[in-house]
Amino acid sequence: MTDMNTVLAELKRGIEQIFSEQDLIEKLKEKRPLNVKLGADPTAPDIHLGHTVVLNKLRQFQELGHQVMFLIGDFTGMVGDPSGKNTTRPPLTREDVLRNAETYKQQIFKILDPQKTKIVFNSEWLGQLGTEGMIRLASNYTVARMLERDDFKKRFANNQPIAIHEFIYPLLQGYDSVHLQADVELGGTDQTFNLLIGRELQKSAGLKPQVAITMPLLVGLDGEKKMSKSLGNYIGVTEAPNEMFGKIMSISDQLMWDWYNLLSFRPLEEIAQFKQEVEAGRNPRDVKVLLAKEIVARFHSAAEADAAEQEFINRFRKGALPDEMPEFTFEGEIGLANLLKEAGLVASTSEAIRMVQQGGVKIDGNKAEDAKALIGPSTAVYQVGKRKFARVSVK
Ligand code: TYR
Repeated sequence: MTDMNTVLAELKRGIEQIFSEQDLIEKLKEKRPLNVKLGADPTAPDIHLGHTVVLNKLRQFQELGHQVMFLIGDFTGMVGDPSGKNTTRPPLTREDVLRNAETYKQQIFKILDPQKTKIVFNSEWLGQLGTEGMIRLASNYTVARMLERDDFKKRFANNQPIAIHEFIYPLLQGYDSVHLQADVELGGTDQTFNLLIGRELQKSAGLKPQVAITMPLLVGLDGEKKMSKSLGNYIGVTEAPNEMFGKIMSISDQLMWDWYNLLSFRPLEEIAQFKQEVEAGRNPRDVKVLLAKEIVARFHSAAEADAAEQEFINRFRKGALPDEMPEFTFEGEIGLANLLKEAGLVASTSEAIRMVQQGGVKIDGNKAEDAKALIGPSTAVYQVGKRKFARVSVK
């Protein structure tokens, strides 16, 4: 029998906040499979490592015997979650929603156990609410309390528009929890407000409130902003082993520890041990290799992770990738030749063009073909000749 303290410590690993721990303890004591909810609006078609932070937590619940409800917000996706946004989102079309939902379904099972996962679509019940139901739902909350929420408060103070339907969004998400009788709901920290509304609506409906657990947002490859597709600082879970491996190896040593905490399944003591070793002189690159292999193995296989490591070593020739390299950030698209010059890797754009023609320029280890290529939002290691390196982010 696993005792409560061990289970709790495991469930609390890496989380940002929990509302409330006491409620969770009480639910765990009931010794029944809990309904653990995670919702995603099918806005972005691809799942990246940032999304997996929450999925990993769901997986943990499954391993402890609980039931996961993965909710695809096909209804809410058409409304648009205002969380963290300073403008109204453009609504998605029905076709977008369905196509993206299909991709989600395929990708989440790289992490979740299909036997213990139920996929639900919220149009099923939200589509049935009707005008009357919607008005009744809206009567549960006040404008003043809605405006307490940070993103709304800011927009209101700055005279930026808030459309009425944006107030409805959190209520719909909360209603999902009522309908599904969720025991626990997970989300990124940006979802805190929505998760708490779920608690309140459940209480009003005479149910025990769900436990709301938030997970920190994973910082992307650039080491600064949260991982997101639109910023180009992401790693998709379907990316090829070599790409995934190379991108993980491109992150800074500091970011690596953050990723260890949020992405690795290694015990915390082992990670603490790595940290000590690095402080005592172990090359952080070797520890990064272990992380890269763990993640590649998770989404591909252990054999492919080994192959990606070998390929990486060959690409950069053993020991050629320096531990420290200068970092640059550029705003907006930039031509490759210019980028190389601005990053101090060549003296002039004509040298850049010559180097590319001679095959002496590599981007994340791959030979660059065209000096005129426009580099959009991305983060990569640029190499000129054998010895000059820079990590460059374009935003
Ligand atoms: N609001 C969540 C997001 O944008 C998605 C979501 C939708 C979560 C409905 C729960 C829910 O019931 O990511």
